[in-house]
Amino acid sequence: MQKLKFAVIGTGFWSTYQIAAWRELHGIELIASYNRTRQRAESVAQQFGIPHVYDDVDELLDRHADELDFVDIITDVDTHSLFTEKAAKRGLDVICQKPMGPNRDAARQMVKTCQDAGVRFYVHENFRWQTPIRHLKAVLDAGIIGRPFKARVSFCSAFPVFDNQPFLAELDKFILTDIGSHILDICRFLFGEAQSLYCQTARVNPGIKGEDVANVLLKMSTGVTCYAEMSYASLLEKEAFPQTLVSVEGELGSVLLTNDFVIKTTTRGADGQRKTEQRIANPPAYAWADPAYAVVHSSIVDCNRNILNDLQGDGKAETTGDDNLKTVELVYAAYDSAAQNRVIHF
Ligand code: 89Y
Repeated sequence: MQKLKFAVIGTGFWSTYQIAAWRELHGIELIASYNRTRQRAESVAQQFGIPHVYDDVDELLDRHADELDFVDIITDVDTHSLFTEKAAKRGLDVICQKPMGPNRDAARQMVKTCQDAGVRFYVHENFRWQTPIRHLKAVLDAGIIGRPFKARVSFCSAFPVFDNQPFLAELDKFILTDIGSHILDICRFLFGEAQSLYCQTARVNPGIKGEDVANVLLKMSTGVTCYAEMSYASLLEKEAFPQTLVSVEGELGSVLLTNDFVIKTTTRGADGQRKTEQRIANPPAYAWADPAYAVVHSSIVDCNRNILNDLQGDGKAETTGDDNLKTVELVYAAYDSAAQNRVIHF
């Protein structure tokens, strides 16, 4: 099979992990990269042997659009719409980091732009690809705890997230777009679509613009009541960053994904006594992954693989633009709910 050629747009902090993750896969070739700061683009190109470097996206597309199959957009959210549009108009398939767009309308427009241009559009939503989340989903799908009726999906941390990603402190809308995009997507992945939600937010850290705490109560159409909590102001006994902790209660038992990838499943044995089985769902280890982000970085490989299979005509990607738009709608419904202090029905 011919290799699919792609360009990376944006070579900041996240791109080095994204590119390293692509290199775990076969059937692709990274031929060009763009960054607004040329020096940064050059240093990443040198690190990964990328042959062509640009600090002008139009120039990159003018020179290479004919040979490219897709672009991988890894810039800050503000430029996602612009670069998606430029690539789609050249007939290139688009992969874009989460959050999809800088606001709800922009995200809707991005999906439409790609549809109108007849190109495929994917959002690189990786949290649902984390090894422990996949294991938890397998427990639910196997029916071990019966029909779930209640869940908590939790991302609460005091990790100094602004050190590596200072632009996050400048966002008017912070935690629901940055982490809520992931957490609400996990809620959809585990329990299906939401019927309604209610949200409260707070800003605890006075040094940032947006909210750093959000508590969302979702009623899923499967009947599960799901409490999604996220915070970057939580100094807990054990720092869990960047793990998502989950507990699910079902008619036949419960399953808990707790710190350090421990999954505990509690059911009744044949004798009617309660029993708890424990396993550890460690993510695969990659030498290039930052240990502080290991579970997230390894999930990039699985997310990329799933998208690549779709691009190669071998299966359907989970995180298409269409699908991810449903997560985007939840994120902005949560903001509406918090602003108006009311339940939003879908
Ligand atoms: O930007 C965020 C993400 O996608 O995963 C963790 C993170 O880097 C900081 O919240």
